[in-house]
Amino acid sequence: MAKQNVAEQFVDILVRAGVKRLYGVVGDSLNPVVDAIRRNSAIDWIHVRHEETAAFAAGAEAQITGKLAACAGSCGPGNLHLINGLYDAHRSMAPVLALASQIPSSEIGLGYFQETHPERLFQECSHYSELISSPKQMPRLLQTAIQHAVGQSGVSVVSLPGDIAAEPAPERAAETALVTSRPSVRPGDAEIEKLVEMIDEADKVTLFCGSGTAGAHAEVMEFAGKIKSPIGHALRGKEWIQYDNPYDVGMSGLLGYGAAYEATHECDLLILIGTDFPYNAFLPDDVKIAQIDVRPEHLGRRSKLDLAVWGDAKETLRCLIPRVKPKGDRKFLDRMLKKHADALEGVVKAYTRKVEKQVPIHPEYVASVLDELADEDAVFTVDTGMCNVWAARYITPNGRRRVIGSFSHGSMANALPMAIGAQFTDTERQVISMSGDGGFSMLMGDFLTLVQYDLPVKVVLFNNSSLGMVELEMLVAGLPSYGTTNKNPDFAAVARACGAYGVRVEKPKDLEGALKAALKHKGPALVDVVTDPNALSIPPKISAEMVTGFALSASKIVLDGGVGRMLQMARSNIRNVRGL
Ligand SMILES: Cc1cc2nc3c(=O)[nH]c(=O)nc-3n(C[C@H](O)[C@H](O)[C@H](O)COP(=O)(O)OP(=O)(O)OC[C@H]3O[C@@H](n4cnc5c(N)ncnc54)[C@H](O)[C@@H]3O)c2cc1C
Ligand SMILES: Cc1ncc(C[n+]2csc(CCOP(=O)(O)OP(=O)(O)O)c2C)c(N)n1
Repeated sequence: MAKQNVAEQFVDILVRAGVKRLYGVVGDSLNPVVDAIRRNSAIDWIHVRHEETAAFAAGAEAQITGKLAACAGSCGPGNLHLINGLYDAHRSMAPVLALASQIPSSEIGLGYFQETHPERLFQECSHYSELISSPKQMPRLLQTAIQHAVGQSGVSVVSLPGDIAAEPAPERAAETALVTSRPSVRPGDAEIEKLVEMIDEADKVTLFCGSGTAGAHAEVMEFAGKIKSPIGHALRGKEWIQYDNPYDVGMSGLLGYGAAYEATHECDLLILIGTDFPYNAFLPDDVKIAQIDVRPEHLGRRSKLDLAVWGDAKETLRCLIPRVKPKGDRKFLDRMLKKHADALEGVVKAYTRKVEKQVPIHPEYVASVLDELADEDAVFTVDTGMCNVWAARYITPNGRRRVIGSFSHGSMANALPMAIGAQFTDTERQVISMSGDGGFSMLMGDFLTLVQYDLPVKVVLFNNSSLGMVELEMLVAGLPSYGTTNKNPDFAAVARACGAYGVRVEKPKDLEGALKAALKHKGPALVDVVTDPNALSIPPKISAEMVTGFALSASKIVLDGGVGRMLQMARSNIRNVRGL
């Protein structure tokens, strides 16, 4: 066998780590690696139109599969474009390896053409970011990068100068085994004992769950059933915890609904499980709080804490379930379930607009029809902006659907690129991008990627011709809207010009048929729904700082809007509650 070059060895290691594809844009220093991929049948090069898309797509792929995904950018501007998507992946704890190719090694530090220092630039959005400065160093450095990304769930960046990539690879002394799965972390005995004691002593315990409860649905339900706890959740926890949940009291935060706020404030003991819910103003400061998290550095960073439990959600619950005393009294639970159902009922009553008849089309109507029509195992990707509201309120989780967005980084334009990554993991699965017109047009070039690879992503465009969420912020702050108007093309015509299926919908009566036809279409499709820019009314008591940045929220107030199928679920959960 001819001796390998560094690029070929690099690609071999990626294949061994299970990487199926690299998203990126080719160029200069990256060419040896791209050529090695061309000659390796176990891995594909996915040519996107913007490197930010590459990073978002890799992040989405990793979130869907739970496995390592990868992206690449050429030297200087090429890899700089990755940065926003990498921030998102890192904050979403998605294992992603980014290859930032670098200028010739002899020129580094001399202000050469396109020179940047990726190993410095990407430090803040990665667990590991290093430069490969010799062929001999490459295998161990790449493996270390992979172990960081997989082991710590996040981004690793390796910077590789093009000249080193093209050099002959040294023989490797030994193959190094790679980490492929995570261990489960069992908390210390002292923490378990203390938590059992706190639970046994408390009359009213509430669980507040986040995405760290993924895969622990059965344990959470058994635990809540034994200690008669209502369960609230954070947005990223919704897809894992809200379905088949007789203890559900809704979501907290400004987009929240139901009785999550009350349940977290009226208990004696609040247990935060696998959540990094950032809006600390929505968390209580006068009840006991215990937190379970696999990352010790996340313990106590959002609220005061009476007990910090470093452990896996599932493993910790398995330890707790047999140890805690069962509680017979379900008064608190039933009161919260009733409050939850009443709150949703109230929202629905207050929400009297006949959304299904309104012109321009009401976005909540679009989201509710989409929820009904979408497959049971559909993947929804959600643009930052008002689509967050529609997805949080209307997309019904069932344990098989996935809903991913830039929930923790909060970047616009994420939905289409994330849909690309999600669709590559399974071209048969229904993938729906819930896009805002601002977000879509920001990375619109990658609509062409759908066409190029015949990816059957369905883009549902909530086209309100404005940067709606910011308009809302301005309105609440008493500012006139400024810089928020989008002069848009007929996006359906654009889609057709690109070679995809495209349809524009302006009347509510045409919506269902158009969505059905698009979802049925075999290839990429876009439904440009002209929606009402003034769709969401704000309760009068809401104040500016509660909305701005979505970080300063200081009350239980929620945005006014419908709640989709959640009312039915809440009603069925109180059907068996007596004496209320
Ligand atoms: C415009 C906008 C508005 C938003 N409004 C809201 C809102 O109103 N309400 C809301 O809830 N969110 C809202 N969000 C999302 C919000 O910013 C956060 O992303 C979200 O609340 C975090 O959810 P989480 O705690 O489930 O997930 P994460 O922040 O991902 O936290 C998960 C935690 O679980 C831990 N973990 C991971 N695995 C395990 C394991 N196996 N065992 C134990 N722990 C584990 C992690 O270390 C982490 O600490 C909004 C986002 C946007 C963009
Ligand atoms: C990259 C980036 N730029 C700006 C913002 C600030 N921002 C948040 S939401 C939003 C408007 C989104 O508009 P659009 O995609 O049209 O969705 P809408 O809110 O109108 O539904 C803006 C500008 C951001 N979060 N990310």
